Amino acid sequence: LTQRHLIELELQANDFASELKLDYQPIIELKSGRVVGYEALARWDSARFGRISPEAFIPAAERTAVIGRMTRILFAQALEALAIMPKHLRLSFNLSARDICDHETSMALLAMITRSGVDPRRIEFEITETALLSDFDTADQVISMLRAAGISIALDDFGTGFSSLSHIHRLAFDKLKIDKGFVMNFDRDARCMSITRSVANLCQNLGIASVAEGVESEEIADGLKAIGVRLAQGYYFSRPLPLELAIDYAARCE
Ligand code: G
Ligand code: G
Ligand code: MN
Ligand code: NA
Repeated sequence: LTQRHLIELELQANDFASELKLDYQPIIELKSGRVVGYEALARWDSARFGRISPEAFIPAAERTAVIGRMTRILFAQALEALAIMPKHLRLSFNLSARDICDHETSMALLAMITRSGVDPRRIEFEITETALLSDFDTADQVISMLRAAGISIALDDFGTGFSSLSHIHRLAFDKLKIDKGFVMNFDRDARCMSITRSVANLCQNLGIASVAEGVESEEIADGLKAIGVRLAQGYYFSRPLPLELAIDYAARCE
């Protein structure tokens, strides 16, 4: 059995709910240096296999159709975290392609928000363009419904995979996340710099926010600020942190 199969079996055989948690990576407004919120990133510490990367277990959860349940378990934790965080901080939560093409999951997430009493305007869902390819019309409907409820939608990993400007034209996004592949080579590679600048300009012209991911140095943070990128996250500012530490980090940036 390959590792891929072992993870699938583990997801189906054992109750992973108590082994899942979220870490929180601060998102910084470059102009002010303040934390505006976090991206929630899933972590699975399996009793059998130890720490498994979301890059392995999220696709496995999609293949075994446990993704809907996993998303709900994680989102419940995200809502609890939002209730504890200072009220001006927002939270970005990654949805998988399966989630965004599934009315049942999206309705369940909306119901959870209502029950929690958390202001939906503090919540952002990140989706990738791959999610749009399988069933664009359903994704469109789900995104419209979520936005109507006050939730914002970010297009994740922009510029990789199956990027298409028609996606930005046809769907209303509140934010584009510039993929770390461009950001990390920003100061060494003229083409990465040009692409990053173009995406920042595109966002300004569309009146939406840009976020650079994978910022690993002060030079890159300064360069991004200079070309008008609004928000940034990356190891230079902070790694993804457990909730208490993430809240402390934001307080120190005030
Ligand atoms: O945190 P890194 O920490 O290794 O995350 C790896 C990948 O897993 C990223 O592409 C991220 O979008 C995805 N990911 C992390 N957490 C979640 C989650 O809660 N749900 C989904 N669907 N994807 C996630
Ligand atoms: O959802 P998304 O695919 O954007 O997931 C973000 C991924 O990037 C996560 O795996 C997260 O742990 C990782 N990450 C966050 N900051 C940095 C960074 O500064 N450098 C690198 N290499 N990875 C980062
Ligand atoms: Mn993301
Ligand atoms: Na990304």
